[in-house]
Amino acid sequence: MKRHRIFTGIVIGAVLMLSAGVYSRTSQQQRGAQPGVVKPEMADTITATVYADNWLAMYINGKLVAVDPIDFLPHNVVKVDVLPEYPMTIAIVAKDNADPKTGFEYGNRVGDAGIVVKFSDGTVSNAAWKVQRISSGPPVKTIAFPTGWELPSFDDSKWEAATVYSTQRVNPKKPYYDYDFMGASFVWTTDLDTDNTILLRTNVEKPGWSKRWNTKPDLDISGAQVKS
Ligand SMILES: [Ca+2]
Ligand SMILES: [Ca+2]
Repeated sequence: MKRHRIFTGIVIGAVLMLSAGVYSRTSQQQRGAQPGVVKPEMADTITATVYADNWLAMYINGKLVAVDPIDFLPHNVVKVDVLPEYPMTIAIVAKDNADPKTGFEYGNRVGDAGIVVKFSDGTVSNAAWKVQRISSGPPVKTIAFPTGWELPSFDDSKWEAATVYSTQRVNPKKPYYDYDFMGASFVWTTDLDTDNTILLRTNVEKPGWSKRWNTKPDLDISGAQVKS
């Protein structure tokens, strides 16, 4: 009887140890990680949504993360998943659909532009963004892109503040209304009509509400030391 109890105890103990081992392996597999290393998952990403009249390319922390796949028309929304690293520098080149030789948009007419940006971490385009005109027209005047304009280290302190335009003024097409741009403003330079290629920048020190995520090896997340 006593021997039977000891045997039962050994069996129960072995089952518990096996279960713990299986559980531990499973949770590591679920994280897709080696022990002690936290890897980002989709839940750690944020969504960036942009509507541009007419085209854009977006850099985050100096890395190209989105290129509008449609050249100018029709007006479309670009939506991408982003793994944020804060502080986060967002740098965008935006182009109106203007003929590079004449500056006209349709035939011999001057067309207007506009861009609106919303990140699910709470970042929105507004008057706090910085802008720099690259090409305007007619008559067409173009300057070179400043070296390193898309990099976090670039000094944009001399750039002008973005000008906010009403939705009515930009008059976006249907795709704009199919997405959530609540709280975000249409922006451009001071001239929505004749500034045709512009650069925009903003820096996000920390997210509006989501947790800080950083894939660099020095950050401790949820008690787990991230190692390189
Ligand atoms: Ca224009
Ligand atoms: Ca346009």
